[in-house]
This record gives sequence, C-alpha cells and structure tokens, in this order.
Amino acid sequence: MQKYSAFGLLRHALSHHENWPAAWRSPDPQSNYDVIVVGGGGHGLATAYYLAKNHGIRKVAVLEKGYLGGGNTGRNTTIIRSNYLWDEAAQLYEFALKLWEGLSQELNFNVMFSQRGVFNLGHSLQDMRDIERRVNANRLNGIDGVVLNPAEIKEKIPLLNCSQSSRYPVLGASWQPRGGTARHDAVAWGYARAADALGVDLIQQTEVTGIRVVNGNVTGVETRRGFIGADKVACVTAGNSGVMAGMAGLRLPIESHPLQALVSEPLRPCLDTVVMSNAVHGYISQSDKGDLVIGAGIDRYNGYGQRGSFSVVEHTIQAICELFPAFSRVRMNRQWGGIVDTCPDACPIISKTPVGGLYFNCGWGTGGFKSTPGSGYVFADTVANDDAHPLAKPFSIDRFYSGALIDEHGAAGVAH
Ligand code: FAD
Ligand code: PYC
Repeated sequence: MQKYSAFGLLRHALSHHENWPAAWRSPDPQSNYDVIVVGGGGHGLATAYYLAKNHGIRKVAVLEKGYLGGGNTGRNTTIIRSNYLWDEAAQLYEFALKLWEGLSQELNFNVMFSQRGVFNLGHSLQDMRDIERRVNANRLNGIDGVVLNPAEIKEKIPLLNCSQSSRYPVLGASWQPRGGTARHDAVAWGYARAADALGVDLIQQTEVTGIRVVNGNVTGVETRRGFIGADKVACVTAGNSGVMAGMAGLRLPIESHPLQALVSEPLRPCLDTVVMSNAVHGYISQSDKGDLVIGAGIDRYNGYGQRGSFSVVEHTIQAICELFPAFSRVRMNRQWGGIVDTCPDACPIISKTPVGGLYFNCGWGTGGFKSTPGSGYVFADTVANDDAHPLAKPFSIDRFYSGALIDEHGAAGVAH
C-alpha cells in the first residue's frame, strides 16, 4: 500500500494536475489479442483485471467507444447490497459483496466503499410478508438481514416520515447493515489502473462496429480503427448488448430502457444510510460531498438516449418528499440518465453463446453496479475456461430455453 506523508499530500495539493503521471497507458491496438473485452465500464474492466490476475491471460484489450466508466458505471447511484431472494442470485451478489469488502486493498485504490446499511421499506401487509420471506431466505444463505418495526426505523433514520396517517405509512423495513455505497468513478479507475499494470491494453474512443465470425467461431472485431483479431471476444456493453449480439447474428432477451437519477445541492450530513421504497417508488442516500442522490424506476419506453422523461423526475421527487418532508425545499442540481439492459426475470446473463469464443455478460438492468467485482471475477473465469464458473452457471442464456428463470423482480425492487 502506497503511503503519503502530510508533506506529500500538501505537495500534491499544490502541484499542477496536468503534471501528474497518467494512471494507465493509452496504447494503439495490437493486431491480435487472446481476449478482447468490449466495453470499458466497471464490469468490462473488472473482467480484464481478473483475466490477467487470476488466469495469467495478459494479452487482453478493453475496447471502449467513449471513455472508461462513462456508461452506466459513471451514471449509477452506487447502492450495494446482496439481499436477493433466490439462492442463485443471493450467492452471486453476496460473493460480490465479500469482494467489495477487500476491494480498496486489492486494487490499492480507495473505492470509498461505505457500509452504511440499506433499508427497504414496507408499506403494506404484503410488502411486509415479502420482506420477512426475503430476510429469512437471506439468513439461510448466510447473508445479514434484519426486519425492523417503525419505531426501530425512526430511531435509525430520524428524518423519515413514519407517521401512520401518511398515504403509504411505513409498516416496517428490511435492513442489511453490510450494504452501502461506493464511489463509482473510483471503481472504474481502480480496476483500469490495476489491469493496465498487468499489461492489459485499455483502448478508448474505439467503437466496435462488427463481430467477425468464421465457421461458427469468432475471429475478431471490426472497429472504427480497423479489424482487430482475437481468439475470444467478451461483450460487456450493458444497454448496447442487444445491438452487439445482433452483430454476431444472435438475439438476446434484453430490452434497453433509460434509467434516471438526480442529485441535490450539497447539504450538511443528515442521512447516514440508504433508503429504498418500492411502494412510493423512490430511493435516496447522501453522498460524501453532501448531495442527496435520488432515483426511481425506469422510463417505460425502449430507447438509447441517455436522458429520461420529466414525468419520472416529478414522480420520484413526489415520493422523496413524502418519505422525507424536510427535503421538500432542497434544490436539485443535476439530472441524467443511463441505458439499462433488462432481462425478463430481472437477472443477468453471464454466458457462452452458440458462437465459439463469443461470450456475453449483460442484463444487469438497474442493479449491476453492486455486482461489479463478482461479475468480473466469474465472467473472467467463464471466458478463461470456456466453461461457466459455478456461480455463473444458473445465469446462462440457456435458461430462456429451459425455463429455469430466476425471478428477482422483488429484490431488484424500486428501479424496475
Ligand atoms: P457500463 O458502465 O454501461 O459499461 C458498458 C460500456 O460499453 C460503456 O462504457 C459503453 O460506452 C461501452 N460500449 C457500448 N457499446 C460499445 C461498442 N459497440 N464498442 C465499444 N464500447 C461499447 N446498480 C446498482 O447496483 N446500484 C445502483 O444504485 C444503481 N443505480 C443506477 C442508477 C442509474 C441512473 C443507472 C443508469 C443504473 C444504475 N445501476 C445501479 C445499474 C448499474 O449502473 C449497471 O448495471 C452497471 O453499472 C453496469 O456496468 P457495466 O460495466 O456492465 O456497464
Ligand atoms: O439495485 O439496489 C439497486 C438499485 C437501487 C437503485 C438502482 N438500483
């Protein structure tokens, strides 16, 4: 671990940032790679890192059409938790949560993982039955979870409106104390720097426009900078995954939707946890800078524009003001959207494909940030061995033929 003295910190603070050394190289593409990872979001960068670190595969390129972390990774609201209902999903997300707990040390980069806890509020008897069932299932899987009553919630979140006469009274909540948030950019930068140090080529501003397939096997990709050969191509392109699959003649059961978020002006610390509510359809946390970080559901139409409709913003703010009347006079600073790739069962696809050497990791929808380390770890393993990692096996494309779906709409929650 690199150490900074007080003098060192002061020297950096007063230095000109344009003189700082680059955190990773910007190489030109080589003519051929063992593995090309398409998509330089957190999942793609983590995949490249674990390919190099865990499997010794270092002739790897990450091709990113924009800039690293500029997709959903840099647009998400960073909620991390593992309280999913079904064993397959719970075990995958819990694996990721355990990796989060050591990630800053692993990458020697502070990803600002903050285990401030996550609350999922219940507003009806059916909500509470679902919450109790999910917490019980979580505990059977060794995942922390507690069911709290309104008095216990109020004690932990003093600003929350727990009045039993409100439109959607809070009847209780699930609480996962180990859940929390992290700094999204730092996750991308940490993986990028660590992958680069292991020899991975990170190539930005290079869009993949075609996938070349010969005799049923992938041979490389067409890009704006020409053809680049590869033995294996691993696509991790979130909302663009349907388009990518189409380049190889495949169809995925993915729909792409805008998902919005917004942040307020910075406030003094007033909310030290994460609060989500399916019924009023909003969620909120406070960033380390002091902004309230707010979001809600997807915009219902399909689209690729990284913005959303005003009606969703209005609905979200109504929900937040209902939960936290004290925030009704806070001004909002910025709003944006990302394009999320939703699957019919609200679970990801981590899979080989019918094309030899072509793999997809997508369908994380509204909830993939929390899985970034786990997703990269198990996908790298799947690509390296051309065989699904045990945690990835249930998430193969085959489930849409076999019918072995894993319905996580309840746990995906607020944003679906
Ligand atoms: P991305 O970060 O989108 O990376 C994919 C990359 O592929 C992009 O950089 C893109 O430019 C690149 N690409 C696409 N096509 C091509 C091409 N043809 N050639 C080259 N590059 C290409 N998840 C949570 O767990 N918790 C949350 O609180 C949360 N909140 C969210 C809030 C919002 C507003 C949004 C939009 C999403 C949220 N998510 C959340 C979901 C989460 O952001 C995503 O599931 C996750 O970040 C996906 O990571 P990724 O690396 O797969 O995708
Ligand atoms: O998956 O926890 C989540 C989430 C919250 C907001 C968007 N996604």
